[in-house]
Amino acid sequence: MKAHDGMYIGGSWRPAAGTGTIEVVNPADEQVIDQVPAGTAEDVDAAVRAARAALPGWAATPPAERGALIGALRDALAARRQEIAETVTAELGAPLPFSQRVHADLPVAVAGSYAELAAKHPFEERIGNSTVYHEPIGVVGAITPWNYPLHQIVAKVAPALAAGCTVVLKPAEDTPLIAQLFAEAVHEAGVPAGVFNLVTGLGPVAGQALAEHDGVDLVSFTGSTAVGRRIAATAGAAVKKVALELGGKSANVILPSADLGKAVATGVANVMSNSGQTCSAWTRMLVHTSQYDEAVGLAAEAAAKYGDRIGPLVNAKQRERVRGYIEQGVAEGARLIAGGAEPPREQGYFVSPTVLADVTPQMTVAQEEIFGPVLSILRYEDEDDALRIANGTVYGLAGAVWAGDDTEAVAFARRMDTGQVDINGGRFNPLAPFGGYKQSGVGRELGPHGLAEFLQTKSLQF
Ligand code: TXE
Repeated sequence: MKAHDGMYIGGSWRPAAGTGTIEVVNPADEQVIDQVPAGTAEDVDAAVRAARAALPGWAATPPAERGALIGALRDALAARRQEIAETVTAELGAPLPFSQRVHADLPVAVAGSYAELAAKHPFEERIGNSTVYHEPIGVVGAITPWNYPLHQIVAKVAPALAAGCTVVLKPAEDTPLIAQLFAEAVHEAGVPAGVFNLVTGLGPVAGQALAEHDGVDLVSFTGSTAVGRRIAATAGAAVKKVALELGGKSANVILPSADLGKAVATGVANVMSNSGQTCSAWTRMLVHTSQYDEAVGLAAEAAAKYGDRIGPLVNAKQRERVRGYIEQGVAEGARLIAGGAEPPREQGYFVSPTVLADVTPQMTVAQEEIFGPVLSILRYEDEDDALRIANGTVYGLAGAVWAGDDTEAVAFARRMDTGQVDINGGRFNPLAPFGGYKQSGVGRELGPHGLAEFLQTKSLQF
């Protein structure tokens, strides 16, 4: 698609208040492919006003009607599957089949789930002599990252609309084209003017203006812990609700009774997926000392198979950050068994699938989010040791446990300080709540729990 040179506010594309632009770069060849306007506080203010004006009408729209419009949005996205995949491939660099299967299909599934949940949600309940109403919280400021650019947008906008909220979206500056495509789909679906508004722009300018705006009732943010902390502080001072989905350092715990080959192969694939730019990636593989050498050999083989099939990282800054972590891991004593911090290629922000062995729990690569195709393999002595290591970071977003049977794996997973765990491989469930314990965030996305984030309760006693 060709980029719009304005903002989608109040149901139409309007010229931006300022003249600044943001270049969109294809990370696979470093070529500028388009540009979008860089929004200012003025654009954000116009968008918030439009969202506020649309709020009473949308909040009063029967939930089933809201659901029907979200269904139409789902259909508009589904009809553009190929265009979505090509857009994400162009601005994120993901290989096209992955963009089709994940970046295009996943948001369609999530939008579909909210088309149904809107009508089903218990917006009203009787508790003793009270009727409790679950009412929309108001205007939502949604700030999204670039790693799953359309999914992150849909995972906020669809439940917010289902709840009866109106939205102003500030998408990541690296991937604004898919956000414009999303706005087109919202328009085609017939969602009333002002219910959804888009302001493209830089984080510290447009993002910050949105997070600080008095007319925003809830800020839903996905991104780095540093920015999340700042948004939470601003919101805290204004006594405003936030939903934060931040970083992760998830553990993939392979218990001795597990099918080691399957657990290691799946674990490597999980980390390399989307070039490692996944907050829930199982970046620490924990293996019993008796199986450690075998697991390391299997992981090296699995990583080598990826070869050139892996896409680039989103930008040069992320590539340098990831290369820096690999170098630091080796400097702190980790053993490189696949990939490495090779010098940058002539074109594209690529980093090879990398595996570090002999990683110990306190090493930087075992504590900090790398956000690249880098797997650390750690050894444990017994189950308590594995649990200490698994729980021994500031994060708690996701994880995996493998064992000979599900019961054993579930028992271990119940002791993990983390929001979501895949048992013996798991299977993605778009209705299951997703979100973090500890510094991985506040609140949940997806399914009924994701919708409930956008509601506030009122009780009437009679
Ligand atoms: O994130 P930022 P970046 C992690 C990951 C990655 C690191 C840095 O570890 O390596 O963060 O990535 C907007 N006020 N995750 O620099 O800056 C910004 O415009 C308001 C994890 O890309 O947090 C974008 O829309 N908004 C993650 C969004 O915040 C601001 C996904 C995220 O960008 C802002 C991405 C400000 N002051 C990165 N500054 C996940 N949890 O999935 C920036 N933004």
